[in-house]
Amino acid sequence: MPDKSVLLINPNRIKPPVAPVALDYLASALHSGGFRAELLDLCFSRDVEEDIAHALGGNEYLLIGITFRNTDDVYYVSRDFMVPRLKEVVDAVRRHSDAPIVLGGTGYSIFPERIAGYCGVPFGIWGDGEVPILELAERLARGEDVRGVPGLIYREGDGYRKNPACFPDFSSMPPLGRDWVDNRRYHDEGGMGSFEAGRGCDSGCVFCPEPVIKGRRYRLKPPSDVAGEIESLLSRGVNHFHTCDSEFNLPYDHAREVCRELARRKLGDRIRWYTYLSPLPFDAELARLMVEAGCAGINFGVDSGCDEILEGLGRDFKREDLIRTASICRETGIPFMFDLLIGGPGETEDTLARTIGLMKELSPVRVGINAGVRLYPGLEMADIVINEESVEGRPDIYGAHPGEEDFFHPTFYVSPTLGEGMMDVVERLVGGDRRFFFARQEEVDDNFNYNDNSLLLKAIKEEGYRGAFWDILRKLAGD
Ligand code: B12
Ligand code: SF4
Repeated sequence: MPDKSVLLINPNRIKPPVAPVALDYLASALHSGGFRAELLDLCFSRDVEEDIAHALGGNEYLLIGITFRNTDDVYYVSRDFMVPRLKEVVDAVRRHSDAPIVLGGTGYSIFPERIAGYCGVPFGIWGDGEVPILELAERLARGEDVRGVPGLIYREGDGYRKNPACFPDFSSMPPLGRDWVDNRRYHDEGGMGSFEAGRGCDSGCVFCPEPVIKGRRYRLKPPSDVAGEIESLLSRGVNHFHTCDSEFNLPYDHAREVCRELARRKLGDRIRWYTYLSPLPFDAELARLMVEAGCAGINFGVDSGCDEILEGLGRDFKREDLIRTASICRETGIPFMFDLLIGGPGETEDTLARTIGLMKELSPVRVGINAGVRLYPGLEMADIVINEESVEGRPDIYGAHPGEEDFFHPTFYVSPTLGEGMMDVVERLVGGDRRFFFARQEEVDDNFNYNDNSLLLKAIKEEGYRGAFWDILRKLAGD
């Protein structure tokens, strides 16, 4: 049935590999609508052009969907821009097929018109993909006008038009299975599988694109569905996981309900999972429930240890909350790491010294240092730092391309009082403390960047390590 076949492609070749869970969900949605979904996963491909030619040769697809996860590695020292690699895949697909191409994904949703234009594709979908891709396929199959498809980016005149994104409740979504992606291989070569408890974030962090990508309204997956997905993966040998939520504890009650359901099904004894949490809301009860549900480690996005910096970043917690959070984790015995975002508005040598000093005192098992704030168009952070000034030649903005005002290429803000000296200051303050993930350009492979991290890859694939990358790196260091 060629007119009802949709090919879904994963072009993400970063190692350690991270499973494209989105394609499991999109394929489920298409399947539920009577379409034949096929997957071409280029992650492990030895010859991308040949695999594309092979998949497309002799097949006529109604539509080809390509997922695009990361625009870049959001890492100040490497600034690996990935859109050109997406375009290479789009171009290769075009050499072998005339089927319309639709792009989607987290990275795609940040710059939807820009990436569609760069790659020259007719369609994109920003935000959730399940409902829109099914509607797009249905309308194409019936030969109907597609312009009303929610979340659709489509050509009009010299540019693109963008429909409002689609952020539906799970109850109005097709059933979401996990049967298309080779999740077992991702687990064995990438150290973990993934599950999602909900979508959305309504926090006001001025730098973060997640409320744009996932919507501000919380959409909660019924706990029994979360457990069901985990059980289906577990039956295929996937027993280590990472959550795919923006922050698992937002909202707090849902996190508790999900943990209770996992514990009720005795999954806590059979799986180990890791998660991103906001430092608030967090208490001893949630920590205990998480441990009972199999949680083996938490990565808290704490950003800073100084109240004035936290306030400037739009965070709703304070230094005191970090102290309390660390003590709850220690009492519960749950390994935790703190992720910092340094160099933002108002950051000085003094605020850095206070933040790093607090980290040493609170002693999470690891502290991640993200230096410089990745700028994105339309987010409050851009308004704060740009203030109608041109980006060009600005000493506090790094990586901007000449004439480019939308931060398409990896562009970072660093507070002008620190400037290029930021890395020297951090290096001195960290003082070789191995609890900190901090690297200069030259050690880019051996650090906290999960973009082609050979140390991790070897540990997972050859030595059998499993779990969150930060926890594997900690274990490799003998801690
Ligand atoms: C969990 C997570 C991780 C975990 C993954 C663990 C695991 N086993 O899955 C870890 C810690 C390993 C990780 C690593 C990295 N991550 Co990460 N990660 C996330 C997070 C929180 C969830 C991703 C996810 O799986 N979502 C769930 C799925 C279902 O949603 P989805 O992919 O968006 O898909 C939906 C839609 O986008 C759409 N869609 C997707 N594809 C397609 C395709 C088509 C055709 C259509 C129509 C629609 C469509 O439909 C889907 C269903 O609705 C996101 C932020 C977020 N909230 O999404 C960041 C995020 C994607 N990560 C990010 C980054 C930068 C990275 C790293 C590069 C960091 C680094 N330097 O090491 C690496 C890259 C790893 C890799 N191999 O790709 C950034 C990307 C930003 C950007 N500028 O592009 C994000 C957005 C975080 C952020 N706030 O900056 N990450
Ligand atoms: S940093 Fe976390 S809490 Fe803040 S907006 Fe992003 S996902 Fe939400």
